[in-house]
Amino acid sequence: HEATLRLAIEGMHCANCAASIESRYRKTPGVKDVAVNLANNTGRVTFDPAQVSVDDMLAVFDSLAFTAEIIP
Ligand code: 9UX
Repeated sequence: HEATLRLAIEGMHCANCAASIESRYRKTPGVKDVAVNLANNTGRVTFDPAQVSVDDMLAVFDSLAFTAEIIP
């Protein structure tokens, strides 16, 4: 079972910004796939909702200098 979330991300300025977000997601148990697009300021995260919640997916940004909202 998996779910995909699309994110609108604010605050990215270079490729390392995008890479740091991807890295944080890859370290999060339950995350299956992540892609952050610097040019579009978007991200896509695929995760197992039995292991992590949508709130957990947003909490990844709590300790980063970026903000994110879910794209409905
Ligand atoms: Mo690039 Mo992002 O040097 O906060 S890592 S601007």
